[in-house]
Amino acid sequence: MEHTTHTAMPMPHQNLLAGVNRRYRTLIPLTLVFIWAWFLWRPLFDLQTKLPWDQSSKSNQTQNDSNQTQSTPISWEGTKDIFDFPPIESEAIKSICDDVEWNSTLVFTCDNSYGGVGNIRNSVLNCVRYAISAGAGLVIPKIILRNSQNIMDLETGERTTLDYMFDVEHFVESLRLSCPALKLYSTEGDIPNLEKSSDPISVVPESLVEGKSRDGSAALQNSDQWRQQFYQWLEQYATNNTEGPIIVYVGRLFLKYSVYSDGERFALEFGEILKVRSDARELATTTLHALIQAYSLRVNLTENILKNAFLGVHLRTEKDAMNAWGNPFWPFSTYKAIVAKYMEQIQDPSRPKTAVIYVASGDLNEVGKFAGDVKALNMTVTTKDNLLTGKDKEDLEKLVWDQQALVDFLVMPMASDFAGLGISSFSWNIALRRHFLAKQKNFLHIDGPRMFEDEFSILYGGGKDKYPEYEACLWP
Ligand SMILES: *[C@@H]1O[C@H](CO)[C@@H](O)[C@H](O)[C@H]1NC(C)=O
Ligand SMILES: *[C@@H]1O[C@H](CO)[C@@H](O)[C@H](O)[C@H]1NC(C)=O
Ligand SMILES: *[C@@H]1O[C@H](CO)[C@@H](O)[C@H](O)[C@H]1NC(C)=O
Ligand SMILES: *[C@@H]1O[C@H](CO)[C@@H](O)[C@H](O)[C@H]1NC(C)=O
Ligand SMILES: *[C@@H]1O[C@H](CO)[C@@H](O)[C@H](O)[C@H]1NC(C)=O
Ligand SMILES: *[C@@H]1O[C@H](CO)[C@@H](O)[C@H](O)[C@H]1NC(C)=O
Ligand SMILES: CC(=O)N[C@H]1CO[C@H](CO)[C@@H](O)[C@@H]1O
Repeated sequence: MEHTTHTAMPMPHQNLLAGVNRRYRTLIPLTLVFIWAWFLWRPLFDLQTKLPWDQSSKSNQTQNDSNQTQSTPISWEGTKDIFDFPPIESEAIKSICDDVEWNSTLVFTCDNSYGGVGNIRNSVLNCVRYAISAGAGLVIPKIILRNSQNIMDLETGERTTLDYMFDVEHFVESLRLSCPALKLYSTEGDIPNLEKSSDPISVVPESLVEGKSRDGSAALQNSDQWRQQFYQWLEQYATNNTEGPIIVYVGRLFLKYSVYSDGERFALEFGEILKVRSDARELATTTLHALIQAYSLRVNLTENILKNAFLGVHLRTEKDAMNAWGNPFWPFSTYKAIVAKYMEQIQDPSRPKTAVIYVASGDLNEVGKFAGDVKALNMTVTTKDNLLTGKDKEDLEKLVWDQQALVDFLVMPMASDFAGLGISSFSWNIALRRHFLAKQKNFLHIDGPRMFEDEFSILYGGGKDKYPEYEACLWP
């Protein structure tokens, strides 16, 4: 599983699955629409392909300008960031926060999230959710850096600020609007009366719940119960020092909260307190624009999922994933096995037809290999790395590996069709987000090989390893 190279993979929960399915069937596709709201685009720039396997992007780019302008009637002039959206003011979050009894002496820190964007986003959101349950204040979460010299080394212990991936102002403002009683501190040093506090206490929230399952998710549906257990646990640290704040260091919380236990609307809106940082949003806008121009895609830009445009492929065969997933029990742990399924999907007449494949991958050698393999199917492959040019390309290259992935994280949900992996939180994030727009409400075949399937996405997985906690515990 991509969240760690050390922890065991989560166990199946067949019983949980039944409940989740029921909840999903009733899900109304609430609007994440404003995320997608199409505004104006930045002007067209030079397209220059750098990689030999992406040839069509230049040679055919100007081929049919007249039709292009018809198909994309919105002016490209104007905004350079279509992925921006205002801070959220969520009634669903407000109503949960209003019911909380807040405790001004308690402050949580959430500085143990690591991994890629799918992992970090989930862990940070869960930690904020637990702080709300406890009625605690919160220091703006930090992120553990991946080792830039060795992407397999996730847990360096070296921490950076939340803006490494997310828009901090948006986070603060959204919480101020939606959960005003939650006290936020920029740093631990800003906690009042810090000098009077006792030593910080560490907690792994899911460990406090009786009868927890191995991954904790099934046990953590009821946050009221967790709150009680948390305060009981806290009693052992009671001191005669009642003046200072009580600081609680919260452990990593990947897939450790059942997100629909607060209601569907809360689940849908809570994730929007995290918005990808602005430079990645701008690069994603440019990437998408370049993709549409380069392949003369005739898209209706007011649609959330672009028809007849591109197949999104998450080629999660980078070294870190192969290292973490080199599990002989897992049927899709090799490039060969994964790509065989992707090729099937490309040729499946029941899937949306596209002429170009946009690949999300942090390894261009793997992309090159894939481009060679799908050539036989007359498919062209492209990535952000060769769609972006000039200054934009330089800006992309200035970002570290996990930050570059943010661009794909934004572009991919718009794909006409999507192929990903049931073992990857990144893939699940994309598929679940798209699923709210799908007509096909049943999507799970937990035994695989199509672990998740609707008309917009397929995730391959199954066999001995099943991951129902992804759909139960990922904030969509
Ligand atoms: C460009 O378009 C022409 C006409 O549709 C086609 O024959 C040619 O193969 C295309 N070139 C590339 C590199 O895809
Ligand atoms: C261009 O658009 C016109 C009108 O929509 C259509 O009739 C024609 O077939 C299109 N040409 C191409 C090459 O797509
Ligand atoms: C906050 O929690 C601490 C620790 O459990 C407790 O001693 C204190 O009474 C609580 N304060 C309020 C206002 O509930
Ligand atoms: C708190 O104070 C009481 C009375 O002075 C003392 O007996 C007890 O040991 C103290 N407890 C702690 C945890 O310091
Ligand atoms: C584009 O999509 C929107 C929203 O689905 C729809 O209302 C509109 O009619 C579409 N426009 C065209 C030209 O197909
Ligand atoms: C690819 O395109 C060529 C030339 O148009 C065609 O002969 C061939 O059948 C196509 N192959 C597939 C798998 O579609
Ligand atoms: C180069 C090319 O394919 N041009 C075509 C653009 O579209 C018109 C009709 O819309 C065709 O006549 C051209 O051949």
